[in-house]
Amino acid sequence: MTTNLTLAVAQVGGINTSETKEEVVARLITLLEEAATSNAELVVFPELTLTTFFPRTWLDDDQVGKYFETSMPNSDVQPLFDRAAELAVGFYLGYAEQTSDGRRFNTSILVDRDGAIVGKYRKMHLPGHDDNKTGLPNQHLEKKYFQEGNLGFGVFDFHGVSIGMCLCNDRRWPEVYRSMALQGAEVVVLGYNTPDFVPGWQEEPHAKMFTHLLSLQAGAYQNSVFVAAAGKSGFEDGHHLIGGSAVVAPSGEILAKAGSERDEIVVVKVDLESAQPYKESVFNFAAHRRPDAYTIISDRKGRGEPLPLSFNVNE
Ligand code: CDV
Repeated sequence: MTTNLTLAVAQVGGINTSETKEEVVARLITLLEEAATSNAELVVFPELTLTTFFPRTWLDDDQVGKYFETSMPNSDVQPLFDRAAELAVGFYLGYAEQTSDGRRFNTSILVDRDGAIVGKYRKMHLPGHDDNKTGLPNQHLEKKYFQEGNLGFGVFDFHGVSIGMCLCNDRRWPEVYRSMALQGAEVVVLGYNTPDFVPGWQEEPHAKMFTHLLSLQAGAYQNSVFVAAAGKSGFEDGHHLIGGSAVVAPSGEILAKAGSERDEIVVVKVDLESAQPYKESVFNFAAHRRPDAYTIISDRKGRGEPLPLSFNVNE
């Protein structure tokens, strides 16, 4: 049984619209090579890693098409697959996917150390809006450009380690980590793009980083998993995305975090066995969970009225 995994999060500094996919992939390979020198076995890249965060802009269908990948790997991305296989480093990569029948998803894949795709995820929680909100610093049009994910919260075997994937906004929803932990996930990997400005999302500037880290830490602790999160960070065509790429332990503690908003590798060798005390005590799911009392979570989507009481409060 594998007990150690050397995990790297590859933070990618901003990508301007002028940058080609070839240039971006070259940057990713540099990060991958740096991670390999620290013996990384798995490198986590961000959400929509290959392009600028295009959902900030209202684009026509023919303008947005260039941001989508119609196959994976393809000739732009093949050099990353080749170099990773040469170095025996696996990776998680977020990208915009267009299927052969024209559906578009915000997707991630898990690639093993031999270069084979062993996992796929399509983002379930799509934030933002689909209408054209003009006159703002930027928009957040994920609901316009992507369909909701349809592959569930899968857990995949990565050389003996059970890995779950999600993408950006998913990390803020507790159901995501729990769905994967119930399937034995030991590590949850995710990429993100968190802009400073999101229409209708009022938060103090400092809270952007706080709520990001809080979500990773709560997800890790409450589910006895490691969480590795890589952001696309810094400025893209003048629009700012937070940094804070990090690896979090099942204790909820941050093991390592990026110190910049640029291309940066953070490597941590994690001991997967260190999750065991949590799984056997406070978060012994089989002993303590009460799924019979949680049915409202899957029955109801939005906030509503209190459920009718099935007992008399005075008795
Ligand atoms: N790409 C994302 O999903 N971003 C969201 C917000 C900021 C819109 C996030 O939760 O970080």
